[in-house]
Parts: sequence; C-alpha cells; structure tokens
Amino acid sequence: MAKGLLLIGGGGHCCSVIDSLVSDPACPYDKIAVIDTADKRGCTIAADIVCIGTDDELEPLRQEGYTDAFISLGSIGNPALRIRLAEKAAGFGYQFPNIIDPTAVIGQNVSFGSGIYVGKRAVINYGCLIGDGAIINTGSILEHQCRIGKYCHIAPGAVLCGNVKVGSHSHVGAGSAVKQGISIGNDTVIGLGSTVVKDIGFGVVAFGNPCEIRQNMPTEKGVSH
Ligand code: JB2
Repeated sequence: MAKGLLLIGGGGHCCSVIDSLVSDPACPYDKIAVIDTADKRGCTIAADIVCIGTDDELEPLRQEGYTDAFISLGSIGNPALRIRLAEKAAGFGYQFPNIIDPTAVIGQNVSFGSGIYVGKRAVINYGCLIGDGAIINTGSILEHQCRIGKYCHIAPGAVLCGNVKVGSHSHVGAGSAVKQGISIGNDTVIGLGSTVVKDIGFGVVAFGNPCEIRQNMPTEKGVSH
C-alpha cells in the first residue's frame, strides 16, 4: 500500500512544510494531502498538494493509506490547538514524522522527538535535544546542547547560544538572541527581537533589550494545554 502523509492545517506554515517536503530527494511519501476547514476542500495549498477534507475525516483517511500525519498549523505562543489535533490524530493510529528541510544543518548527537519541523538553513548544533512537535523555524541557530521542550516554536532567525533551555509550549520570537546557559520556562513568549541575558520564568510574556517580563500570559493562553 502507498505510504501517505496528511498535513493538518493548510495555511502559511503548511506552505513552508510542503516546500521542505518537495525539495527533499529522500521524501518517503507516495502521496501527500492536507486537511483544513470545510471551505478549503479542493483548494490547492502549494506545489500541487490539495486539501482533501477536514479533521472529521481522520479515521477514513487513515484507512486510505495515510499512515503518517503532521501538524502543519503553526503557532505564535499558544500551541494548544496543535496539541489537540496531534492527540486526535494519534488516537486514530497516525505516526508523526519529523520534517527536516534538506538545507538544515544538524550536528552530531542531536536527539529528536517526533512531529518536529526544522526549516530552511536552521542550524542545530552538537548535543541538542528537541521535544515533540517543536518548530525550529527558518534560519534559527541552536548552539551546542540546547534543550527545547515539547511544542516550542523557535521563530525565524532566533539565535540560542550554547546550553540554553526552553520549556515546553514556549515561543522565542524572530530575531531574538538568548545568551548561553539561560533558562526560559514553560508557556512563555519571548517577543521578537529580544535580547535575553537573564533567566525568564514560566507563563509570562517578556521582550526587549534587555529582555524583561512585561506581563503574565493572558488567561486564554495559559497552561490549559
Ligand atoms: O482545527 C483546525 C484548524 N483551525 C484552523 N483543523 C485544521 N485541520 N485546520 C485548521 N485551521 C487552518 O489552519 C486554517 O483554516 C488555516 O488554513 C490554517 C492556519 O493558517 P495561517 O496562515 O493563519 O497560520 P499558520 O498556523 O499556518 O502560520 C502561523 O504560524 C507560523 C509558524 C503564522 O503566524 C505564520 O506567520 C508563522 N510563520
């Protein structure tokens, strides 16, 4: 039977994911399709890959040879929907691959969970640990031995110097720089362009140079996921 991949969420982030898949000569899939909201059924998302249905069709699509699923809906600071969709797909027996753009550079002794996206020209250096469902986006740099929790998003161009720890569900904004050895807690957002030179706790929004805590995470973005 053909090996199929279902991409869940067909917006901007999905276009990046598709681009990485179709530019990879080692892509293992015979067929790739998207599911999104009902109004997108039949729409081409990118590179001739079409939206064929909705989340309500996860079960029958699994029977049609879509063995693998990938959460291609992105997030800026609140991955709750990504987590819910992954749990739903897992319940129907889907496997979650890692999608690593062929231009990314991966060092030795890097450990990946599952369902991870690594974008174009991202660099993940020696000994990093990357949790399930993380997005290591375009051009970001994770120096040696960084630990990235589940469902984090390291946004484009962020630079994490060595031994940085980012807790689960957290977001490091585009173009931010994080000093070596810093810890960022769970469920935290670092705003774009920040310079993080001291530890930042859990459940907060922090930004600026130097990066400071500005507010607690709004309730609807709290730790309900
Ligand atoms: O419950 C859902 C659902 N809710 C929204 N199930 C499924 N299968 N799809 C859902 N969607 C779809 O996700 C929307 O209809 C839309 O097509 C897509 C979200 O697209 P959007 O372009 O708004 O955002 P994104 O998640 O692809 O990208 C965000 O995150 C990226 C990491 C953006 O902020 C990007 O700029 C960012 N790079």
